[in-house]
Amino acid sequence: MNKTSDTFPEYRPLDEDSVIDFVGEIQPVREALGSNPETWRMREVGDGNLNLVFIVTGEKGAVVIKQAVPYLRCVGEAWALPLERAFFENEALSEAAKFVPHLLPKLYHYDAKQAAIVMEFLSPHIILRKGFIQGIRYPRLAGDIAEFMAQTLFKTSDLYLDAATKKARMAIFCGNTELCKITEDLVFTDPYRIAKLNRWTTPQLDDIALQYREDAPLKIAVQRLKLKFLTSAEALIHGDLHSGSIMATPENTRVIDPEFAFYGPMGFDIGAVIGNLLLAFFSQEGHESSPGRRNEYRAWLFQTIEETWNRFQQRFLELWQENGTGDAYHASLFTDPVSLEALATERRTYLRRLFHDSVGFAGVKMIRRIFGLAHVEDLEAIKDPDLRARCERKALRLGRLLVLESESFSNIAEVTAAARQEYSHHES
Ligand code: SR1
Ligand code: MG
Repeated sequence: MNKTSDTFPEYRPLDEDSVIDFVGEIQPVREALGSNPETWRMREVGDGNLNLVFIVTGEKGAVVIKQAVPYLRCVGEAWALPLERAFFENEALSEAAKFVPHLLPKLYHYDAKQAAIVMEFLSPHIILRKGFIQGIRYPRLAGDIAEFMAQTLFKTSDLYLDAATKKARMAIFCGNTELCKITEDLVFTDPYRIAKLNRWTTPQLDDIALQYREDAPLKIAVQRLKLKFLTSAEALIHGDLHSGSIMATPENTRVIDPEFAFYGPMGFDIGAVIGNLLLAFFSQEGHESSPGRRNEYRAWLFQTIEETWNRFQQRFLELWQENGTGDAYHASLFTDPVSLEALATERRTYLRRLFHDSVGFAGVKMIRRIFGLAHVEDLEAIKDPDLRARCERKALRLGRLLVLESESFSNIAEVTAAARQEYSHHES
């Protein structure tokens, strides 16, 4: 990768002095905030792993400015990271906005030179993960995320697009190699080997961390999933669709942060959603005021997992039946009743395979958040390390089962049943 100064000669990290001048030049922002920049106020709120995030507030409203920095923020300048990720995020948001604009923040401006995106300030939305910690229910979540995934995954796939269009889009996202490499290492490799940036609740989980590093069947199954991640360009995936990439109120859901987007396996997005809901489930023990107080919330999380997959499956099939315009399973081949019946059967086979992929990816997503570099607040917020480790061990055990036995699950209720069984499991 070229040095930042070569490829982005005008790039300057924004700060409290420059950010208002920066957005003050953007006409749609002036309309959103009110055209008197002297009255605008800013604050830096970035608490993610990668970027600077500012909120600028004016008399009429507020906007968010997300700017890439040329390194990984949660590690430091030693880990260089390309500013081009803002380009990929903007491309992915713009693509998804063609299909599900109501499930995304509104985009005001993309500045290629400053690697910055200016978008709608979502309020009173909060990061979904934080809502799960507080025990908030989101009745719309399953339907909205199912719709988001069905639309974005189906309509960027060969089931919907002609091959030339899809290849042209793929060519663009092939450049997002560094962010894909983060996933390849942090999700699929580092948790299963000694790696400098790995960490886990120690000494409580030392035994299981060692077991997983020496677990040949598990490592093979994870590498099979990694190969799928590397080679299976099924659709434009979000690439990081965990509960920190969703902002929600009980009435409204928005997906943010697709900077890891590329053409990859659909199950990686679906697995991210399921895996993170399962992490939320296993962490509840650390957030309830007395044992059992969050039982109804646990039931809601299970219902949400089941509804998310079931509604996704239903919507994906509907979209395929109504818009099967792609080069794969070309419509010209399926006009007579026998062929149409065969195609209907094949669609169900496709969804069964996708379900198994999603279950496996859910498992790896769970394990990486406990042994790898980047953990999740659901578990990190549990201050008592013994209690946290108990929750984590159960999540790890289920994660392993999902990876190794993904094909033995015939429906999503069997996945939640396995989670329930793991939750009730007491170490002897
Ligand atoms: C090194 S970046 C760590 C993680 O943060 C992002 O949200 C991705 O999940 C990435 O793996
Ligand atoms: Mg993110």
